[in-house]
Amino acid sequence: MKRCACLIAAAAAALTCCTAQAQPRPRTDAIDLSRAVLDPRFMFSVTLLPGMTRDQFLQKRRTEFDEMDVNHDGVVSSADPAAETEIFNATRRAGRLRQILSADVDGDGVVTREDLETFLAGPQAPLVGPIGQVVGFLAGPQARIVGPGLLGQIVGFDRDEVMGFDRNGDGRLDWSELVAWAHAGPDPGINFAMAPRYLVIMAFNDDHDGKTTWAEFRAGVEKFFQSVDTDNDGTLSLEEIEANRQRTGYGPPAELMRALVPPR
Ligand SMILES: [Ca+2]
Ligand SMILES: [Ca+2]
Ligand SMILES: [Ca+2]
Ligand SMILES: [Ca+2]
Repeated sequence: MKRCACLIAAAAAALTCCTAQAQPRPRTDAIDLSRAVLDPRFMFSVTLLPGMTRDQFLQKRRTEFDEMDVNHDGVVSSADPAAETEIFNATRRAGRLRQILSADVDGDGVVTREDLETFLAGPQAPLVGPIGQVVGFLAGPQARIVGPGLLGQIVGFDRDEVMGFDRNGDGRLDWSELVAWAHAGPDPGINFAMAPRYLVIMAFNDDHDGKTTWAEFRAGVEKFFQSVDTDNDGTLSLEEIEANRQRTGYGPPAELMRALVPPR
């Protein structure tokens, strides 16, 4: 049943667009997913299941709220994407340091030009960078054909670029210089403050104090559940979920729910 639930949620999110186009709906002709993901009704509707109780629905939303409360201060605010950005960047820098420390072949905590030359000529070079990890062929015979020089660039070790961080020109990258190199990694440009789930939760900041409390979010969540649970028995039926889909355009289509959760 749990597996079915996951399947339905995933399939519903993927199929909402298709089915929305296949069947007439009162609101729109097609769902613009880039806008839909910012609509709380979309986020809530794709997880609806026949038999889901009010408590189960609330628990799902509580989990989403807690995941967004990255700094665990009990509210969702701009401090949370800021904290997420810091953690993400720290992880990225740690990955870069792990990479460059792989070239410290004599293990003295300093990367010299000789270290780099030795490392890039060795069999481990293709195994270092993220590309090398993802694309297995780099560790295979093709990698030998490419050669260590180009491999050095592929895995992010352009020796001249790396040694450009030797600020005092002693031919060695000490810890502060290695950290500077880690900081200089390419910015993937991820803006956590634009994450749809964060923006949806912030939309429930009714008193406009810059923070959404669980009480504020829960009030909106309960209002939505009540709008779907039209017979007010605390449990969602297939018919109620389908009626919600007809009203909002969002949620698992009835045929999908019937296929994955046969009526008992
Ligand atoms: Ca927080
Ligand atoms: Ca060294
Ligand atoms: Ca608030
Ligand atoms: Ca009901």
